[in-house]
Amino acid sequence: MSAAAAADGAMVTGAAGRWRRLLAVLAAIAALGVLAAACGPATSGAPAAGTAGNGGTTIRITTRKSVFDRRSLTAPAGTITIKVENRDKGIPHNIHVFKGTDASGTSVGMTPMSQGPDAQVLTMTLQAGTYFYQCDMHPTANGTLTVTP
Ligand SMILES: [Cu+2]
Repeated sequence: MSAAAAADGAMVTGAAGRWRRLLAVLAAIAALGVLAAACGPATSGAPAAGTAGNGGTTIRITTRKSVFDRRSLTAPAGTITIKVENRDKGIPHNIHVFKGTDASGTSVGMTPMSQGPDAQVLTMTLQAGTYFYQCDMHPTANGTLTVTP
């Protein structure tokens, strides 16, 4: 074996070694990612009965003729996603959720005002209690969200 061949061999080995180390680092990062993903649901606890798994609860509501089609919503405490479909062409609506029984309570989530036809998604993490929702532009479009323990 010539010295040049040995040097080439060493270079190849060195490069391969670097690749192996890089792959090992990538594998470690991937393993951490899997661990983090595995830890996520475990630390958030078992989902309460009636929820759609770890994604929480999704509620659909429609705004039509400047009123909501549902004046009463119920969901278990935790992550609650409200999907609002605005079917009023050219009319701006949103959804704004307050703690308590009217719009004087603390705001806990809202979507921007947007002209229909449109669909909006509002995700909140709520504790058990009574909440009020309305369209800020048309406050007669409103209702009560009951969050159960
Ligand atoms: Cu409105």
